[in-house]
Amino acid sequence: MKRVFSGVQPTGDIHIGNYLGAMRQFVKLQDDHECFFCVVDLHALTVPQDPKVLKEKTIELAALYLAIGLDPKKVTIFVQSHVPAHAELAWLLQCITYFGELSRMTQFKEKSKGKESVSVGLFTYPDLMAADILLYNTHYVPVGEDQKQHLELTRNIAQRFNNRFGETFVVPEPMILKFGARIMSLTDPTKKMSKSDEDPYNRINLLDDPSLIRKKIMKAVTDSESEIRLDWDKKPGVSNLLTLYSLFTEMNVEEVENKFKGQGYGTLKKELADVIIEKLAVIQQNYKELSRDYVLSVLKEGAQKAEAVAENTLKEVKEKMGLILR
Ligand code: AQP
Repeated sequence: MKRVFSGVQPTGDIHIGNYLGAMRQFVKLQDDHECFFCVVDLHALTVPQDPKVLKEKTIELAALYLAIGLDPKKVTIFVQSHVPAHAELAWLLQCITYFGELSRMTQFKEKSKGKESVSVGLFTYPDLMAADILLYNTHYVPVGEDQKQHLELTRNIAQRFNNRFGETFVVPEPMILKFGARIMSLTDPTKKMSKSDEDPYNRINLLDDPSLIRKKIMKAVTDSESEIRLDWDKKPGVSNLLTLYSLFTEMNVEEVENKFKGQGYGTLKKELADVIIEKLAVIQQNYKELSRDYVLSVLKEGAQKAEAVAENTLKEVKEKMGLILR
């Protein structure tokens, strides 16, 4: 069975961009792949976090993994910091990554822009991500489009390691949706929907209540025309809403365009809000039914399973790089 690895950061509130771009694919892959899904708490530390909030968000995200339909009997769900091999391999990979390569990462450039002090961790983040993936000899990595460049670097690092030290890592393939890999902000549809945007109306969170979801959709930016059609250049706001409708209903975009032909933006928004509220209600109900103890027990078992695989890879890497084993 082919292996799958992906992670989500326990920062802020998980939104429908995270869900449609990445997490929903996790559920679809769990039946015919060997899957590892991680709450990447070490990545979260690359920017300042309130320690108490980070702990809560870590458990919340693990619970959301379960609430969206991941089955811990089929997949391994764990917290990154529970498996020390991630941080260890990240160091080893940093030693074969070039400063220039990391300097070219657009996410680093965006996240460090205008900041007075930026952590070294934010700079070396892609090496930790490469370690996450390579430890599990991952074949496929389901992620949103914003992670494409990091995945490309992971592939380069894996190939470099294999060339220098002998065949070790599987070179992973990104799994990026052709449609819906970049959900845009509701308030500025030229930017991606994001947890860290200061305006909470830019996103719809998986745990938002129905009245807030409706408010956010009704306030979403559109344009001064009235035609409902997909046109990312001229009508990014409407295109984003159409995309969301299409993804949540699993209708194709032409069908959605036909459905709303001749109708106003108000109708599209109202029906989209109905659909999102209905789909998220299932996740929210599942989430409510999960006890904290159960979530913690899933994470404990997950860490044990993940560690067994990760330690094996790490041992091989250390030996190949010339470190002696205990
Ligand atoms: N807008 C998006 N559309 C589609 N996919 C998205 N992802 C994120 N935003 C969108 C995908 O969600 C997964 C988890 O993301 P993450 O938590 O690792 O961090 P991120 O990419 O940095 O997500 P955010 O929400 O945008 O956080 P901030 O604001 O902190 O930058 C990834 O697979 C990601 O591609």
